[in-house]
Amino acid sequence: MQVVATHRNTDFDALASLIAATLIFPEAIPVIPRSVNPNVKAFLSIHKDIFKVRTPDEIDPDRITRLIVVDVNQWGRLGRLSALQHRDEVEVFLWDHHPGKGDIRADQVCHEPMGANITLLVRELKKRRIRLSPIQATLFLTGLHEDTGNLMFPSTRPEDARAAAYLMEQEADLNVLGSLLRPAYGEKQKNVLHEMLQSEKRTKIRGYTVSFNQVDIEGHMGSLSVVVHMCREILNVDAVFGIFTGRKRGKSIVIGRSNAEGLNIGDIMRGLGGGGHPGAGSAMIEFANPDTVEEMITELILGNQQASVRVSDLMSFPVLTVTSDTPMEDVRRLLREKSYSGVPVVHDGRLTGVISRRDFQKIKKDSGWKAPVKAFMIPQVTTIAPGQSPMQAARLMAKHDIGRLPVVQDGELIGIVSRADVMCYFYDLLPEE
Ligand SMILES: [Mn+2]
Repeated sequence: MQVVATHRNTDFDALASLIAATLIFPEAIPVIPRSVNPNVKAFLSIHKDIFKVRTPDEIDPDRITRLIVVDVNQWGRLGRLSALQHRDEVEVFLWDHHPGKGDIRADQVCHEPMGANITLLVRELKKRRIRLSPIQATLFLTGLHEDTGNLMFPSTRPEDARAAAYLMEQEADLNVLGSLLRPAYGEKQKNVLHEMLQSEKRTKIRGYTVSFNQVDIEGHMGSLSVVVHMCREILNVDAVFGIFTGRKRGKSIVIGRSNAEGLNIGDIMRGLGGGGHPGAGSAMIEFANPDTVEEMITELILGNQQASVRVSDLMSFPVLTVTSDTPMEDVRRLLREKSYSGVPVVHDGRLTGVISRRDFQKIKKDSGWKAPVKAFMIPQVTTIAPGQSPMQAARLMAKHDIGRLPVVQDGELIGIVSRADVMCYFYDLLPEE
């Protein structure tokens, strides 16, 4: 007997992958864990006759000869079928898109980092010219959009977009998709969101604005990740960590969402024994009080510091400067010679402003070129410290509409970072020579 299996708390990407695997391996029986996400549960109850999935207790595990695992690479997340890990005679096939190595050793592996796992299977279906029904295409596209945040999560690959296009050609229904992905968001979830917003503690860690939100949850509570996602959007901070404690069970669930490139939630959650993607993840922690959990997360964020790029890595130095008495014609010549678009202005060794080509437009008469730079410079006091992040530099530039930031340490001008430096970093470009 061949069986396809996937992770607990099954989402649409996992269900889509499960069904897609049965098209590639027609003999295989799709088995879903007992716990599935609420919107997947609702979907399955309507589509019972079309997608005939079984639960682990409907099959005899002793008869399984081949196990096809999709959308997960850890035995621990498989639920009851994880017992098969000790049966050497069972052949294991793995289709997974999660970054990092898990503990499932498979005989056949398709493991590539993609935005969604279904992308890997769609690529195979397309290669084998297996036609899809519109309902199958709709389910697959739903999984794809769920895991890639409508192709907008940074983990999305070009292959995901190709798979999405192919599924649309196979007549995936976008109206149905929209209604399937509408979050299961009821009265209970509204109350939790309200409590999260009220209990919010906001701090700056490594320059990121991070919000911790502790909430006690009584009994079962679905769709917490949806609530955390909304909470981050409302607060508009770099990251939100919802710490949910159930008083009776002595367990905390931590759910994180991040919108900042340098704040990898998956890494942080792995540090807590959980997992996830750069933008989203969760972990279950036993017998820790929520304040300790906050400290652990803070330590994990700080621990990543070495890896992150700072302004001092991007800045240019030594810095060419002019004194505030320098005539404008000299400034013009200097900028032309060096092909710079601007320079900082100093007076008595102190930074007093910045002059750029843009300011030349203020000169209406020829005599203006004889005037000192201080008459035309922007008396800019906005500077940045070398330890700040490129994102913080970009924010300052946008806020003050300036193209360059002097980098100042202990009152001393040590470098300058330009809009072009920051752009090169964000787009991973090589600086122009
Ligand atoms: Mn997935």
